Amino acid sequence: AEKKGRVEFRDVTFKYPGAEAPVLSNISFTAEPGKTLAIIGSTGAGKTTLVSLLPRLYDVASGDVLLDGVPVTKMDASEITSRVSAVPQKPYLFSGTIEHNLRFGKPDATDDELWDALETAQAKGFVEEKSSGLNRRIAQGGTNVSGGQRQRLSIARALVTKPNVYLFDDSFSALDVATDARLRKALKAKTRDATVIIVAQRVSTIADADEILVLDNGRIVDRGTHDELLETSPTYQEIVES
Ligand code: DCP
Ligand code: MG
Repeated sequence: AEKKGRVEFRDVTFKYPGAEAPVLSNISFTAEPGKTLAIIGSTGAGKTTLVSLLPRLYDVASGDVLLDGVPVTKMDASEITSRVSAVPQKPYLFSGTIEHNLRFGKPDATDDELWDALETAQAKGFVEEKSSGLNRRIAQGGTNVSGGQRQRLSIARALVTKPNVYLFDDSFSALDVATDARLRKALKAKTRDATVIIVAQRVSTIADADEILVLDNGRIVDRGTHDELLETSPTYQEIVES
């Protein structure tokens, strides 16, 4: 069967409600199942806004966002949430156990599925280190765990749902470079059939992506692989050197 999860943005323009100027202009790209698309750009460039359009946190002003050829505006919310898992820039953990937090998107997941997701997200050791294990309490907002642990639990939660599309918005920034690399390697093995879209700050996080979009002031100013962009994109070179 054909792999599912093809994401296409067609000439998308977006304005926040009440704002004058668009935050995104003429955004066009395709992200394919089995591939990783990365988005990089300075703070305020519009990366979070861009990835929020697929799960319809906002709707576009003009253009189309399509999932397997169907505009997301024509899809049921429940279909989108079962097929697209977004790990937000600020992960939200709620008051409850680790298990409750992990089952959020898939209440009927088995314990094996939870542990498998934790292992991929490099969070298994952290959950095992207390005898309460999956029953360990998480405080509202995840304030009793570190930023890196919040990110990893949030990534594990997304893995549990086994979606067609993963959106990682700056999800690796609180991890040290070695953990970041291990996690992405494990992730790659587990998400082989899915479409992976990664927003990143660090070039090392996305250097092996199949395609990188360089976003600046709401526009895609350059695109290509890491090696291509090193040759062709002054904006990318600036990010590499920063
Ligand atoms: N913006 C807005 N209203 C919101 C969110 C953002 O007006 N509710 C504006 C602020 C920025 C622009 O939109 O000028 C783009 O914001 P993003 O959060 O999309 O930018 P990034 O994700 O690229 O920035 P960062 O790297 O800091 O996460
Ligand atoms: Mg952002």
